[in-house]
Amino acid sequence: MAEIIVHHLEKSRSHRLLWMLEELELPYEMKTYERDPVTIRAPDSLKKVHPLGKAPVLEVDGKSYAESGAILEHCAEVLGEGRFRPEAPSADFDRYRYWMHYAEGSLMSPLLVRLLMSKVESAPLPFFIKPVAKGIVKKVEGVFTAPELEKHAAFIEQQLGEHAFFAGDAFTAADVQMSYPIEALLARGRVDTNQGKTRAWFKTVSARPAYLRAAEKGGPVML
Ligand SMILES: N[C@@H](CCC(=O)N[C@@H](CS)C(=O)NCC(=O)O)C(=O)O
Repeated sequence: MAEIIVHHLEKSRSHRLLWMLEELELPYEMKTYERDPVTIRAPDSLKKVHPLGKAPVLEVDGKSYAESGAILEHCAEVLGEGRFRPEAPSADFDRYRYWMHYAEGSLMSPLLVRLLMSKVESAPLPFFIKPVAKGIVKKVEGVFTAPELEKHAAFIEQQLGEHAFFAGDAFTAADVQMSYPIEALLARGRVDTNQGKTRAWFKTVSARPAYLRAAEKGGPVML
């Protein structure tokens, strides 16, 4: 059996990897890293595992894998021998691959901008800079973040109206991959449109025993 180590950063995307391994019922060791309380960045020690020093990193028999989508695909294909991955070629597999990339490639960008802007807004700045900073935050929010998040939320809602899960009618690793941005979208998206199907999907997947076990071992998911 492969020796698996999860390099886990508290309150981060690495919950998804713990969850995937719990779904696959594979034994693993967990090395936990704490964020800097001021900068919320990962500690430098994570750079010893991967040059970018970001989480998650999966280590299998001494070989390191980074980037959540690639890691989850490796888990489903290789460690899981095809579990939680649709057969290819198929429409389900096309959707699976799309959402695997979309989560980090499209949806995370406006969510990250929203998070960073909220940090700018609450930063301790000299009083004469505050109005300038607030003005920039408002502008970015109005021209980019709010309309982007509104558009993505409506798209996801429409897609979940067509299928119960992201790749089709069965739960796959694409649902695990989509969980982090969706949890962030529901928590800080401030979207006006109906998100009923999205909320129902999240309620279903986050009630899975493997999700709960991962949260118990890794702690809270969101910052
Ligand atoms: N696209 C990468 C993003 C990795 C990433 O940015 N991870 C965050 C945790 S949610 C991190 O390590 N942040 C700490 C830092 O950058 O210092 C992935 O999905 O693996």
